[in-house]
Amino acid sequence: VGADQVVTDAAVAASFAHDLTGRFSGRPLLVVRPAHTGEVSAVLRSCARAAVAVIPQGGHSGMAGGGTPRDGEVVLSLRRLQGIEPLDQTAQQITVGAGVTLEALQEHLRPFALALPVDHGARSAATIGGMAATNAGGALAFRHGMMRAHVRGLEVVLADGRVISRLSGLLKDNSGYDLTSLLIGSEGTLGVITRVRLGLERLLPRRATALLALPDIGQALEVLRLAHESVPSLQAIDFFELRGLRRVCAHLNLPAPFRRDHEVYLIVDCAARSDPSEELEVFVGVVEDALVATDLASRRRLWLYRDGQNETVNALGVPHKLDVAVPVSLLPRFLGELRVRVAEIAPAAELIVYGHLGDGNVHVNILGPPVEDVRVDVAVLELATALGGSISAEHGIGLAKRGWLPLARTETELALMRALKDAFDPAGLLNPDRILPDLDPG
Ligand code: S2G
Ligand code: ZN
Repeated sequence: VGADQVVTDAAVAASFAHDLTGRFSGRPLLVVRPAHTGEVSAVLRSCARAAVAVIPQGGHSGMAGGGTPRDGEVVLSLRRLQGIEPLDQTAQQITVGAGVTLEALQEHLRPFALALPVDHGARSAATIGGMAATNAGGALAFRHGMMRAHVRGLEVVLADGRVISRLSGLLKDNSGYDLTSLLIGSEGTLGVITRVRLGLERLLPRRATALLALPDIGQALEVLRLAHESVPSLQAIDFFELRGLRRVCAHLNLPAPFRRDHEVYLIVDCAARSDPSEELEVFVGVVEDALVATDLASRRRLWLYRDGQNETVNALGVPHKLDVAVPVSLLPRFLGELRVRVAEIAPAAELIVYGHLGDGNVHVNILGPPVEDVRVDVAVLELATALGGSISAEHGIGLAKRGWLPLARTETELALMRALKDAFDPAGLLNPDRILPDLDPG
C-alpha cells in the first residue's frame, strides 16, 4: 500500500482507536490504509501469513465496539476506498467504494433526484461499507427497510485474501446460497466489504416536518396509528422525552420549542410530489402542541432536537447505551417498567430515552453507574427480551453485547453462527471476539 499508508505512529494510530461513546479503545499494532480491493486482498494475505488479528474499520461511528481495535490488532481502514462509479439510470443503482460516506453519496445523488433511503445522525462519518457490514437502520427504516433492503450486490475480500465480486445488481439471481448477503450485518467478522452496489429511490421534492408535543407515549402511539391511516407521505416518526430535550437545549444552546414543557415529543417527516403539509392536519386535536416546517433550514432546526440527543448524552459522560427494540404496541409497558427497574437498581441514575417510534426501536441511555456495573444493562436487555424484543435493534453486537447474545439466540443458532465463522474465517483473524460469545468452558 506504500509506506505512507501504514501508520505506526502511536499518536496517529490512536485516532483510529477510540469509539464515539468513549467506552472502547485500544493500542493497535498499526493502521493500514489500502486504496482498493486489490490492496485490501494483499493486506489480508499478509496479515493471514503473520497470523495477526484484523479490525476492518469504516467511519468508526459504531456504538457497540465492533470497529475499535484492542491492543496489538491491526486496523484495516477502508476510508480510502472512495470510488463512485457511474450511476446506472436504467436499473436506478450505483456501485460505490466502501469508504464513501453516506453524506457524500447523498450529495452525489441529489442532482439526479435520487437518494439511498437510509439516514441517521452519523451520516457525515458513517461509510457505506460500514453501514452494509452493520446493516444500519436509522429513522427511515420503518418505511424503507434497513441497509440490507437496499444492497444489490457486494464485493468482499475473505480473511485469506480471496475476493468474491457480485456487483451486477441483478434482483433475481437464485444460483446457490446468497453468500455475499451473509456479510450484511456480520460486523466485519466474515469478510471485508470493499464495494457496494445499491438500489436507489427517487427523491420526493416536497417535504414537511412536524414537531409534535404529547402527554405520554400512549398518545404517541395514537399519532402513529393515525399516521399509518391518513399520512401516506410519512417517511419517519422518531420520539424523544422532556429530559432529553432539556439536555439537548442546554448542550446545543437551543431555545425550547414550545411555550411550556411536554412529556413526549415526536418528530414526523413527510415527503411527496406535492406539498404534504395538509396531511399533518389529521393530528390536530390529538396533540398538545405542534410546529410544522417545510423549508430545509427550518426542518433541520426541528430535527436537531432529536439528532442532538446522542451527541448530548456522550457529552454528559460515558453512557450505558442500550439500543433495543420491542413490539411497538408494548412501548408504553416497556418504558414504564424500564423506569421502575432502573430506579430500583441505580436510584441516582439519569435515564435518557429516544428512538424510532415506527419500529419500536428505543435508544436507552443510562448515565451514572460506572460502565463496569452492568446490572442496569442486564435489566434493560432482559426486559426487552421478555417482551419479545431485540437486545440490539440497529447497532449490532460488537464487543459490547457479545456476552448477552445467548439472551437472544438459542444454542442451535449460536452453533450455526460459529460454523459460519469457521467456514469464512477458519483462522479467526477477522474481528476476533466480536459478536460471538466465548464458548462455554463446560
Ligand atoms: C440514533 C444513534 C446512536 C444512539 O440516534 O438514532 O441510532 O444510540 C442512534 O444514540
Ligand atoms: Zn437509532
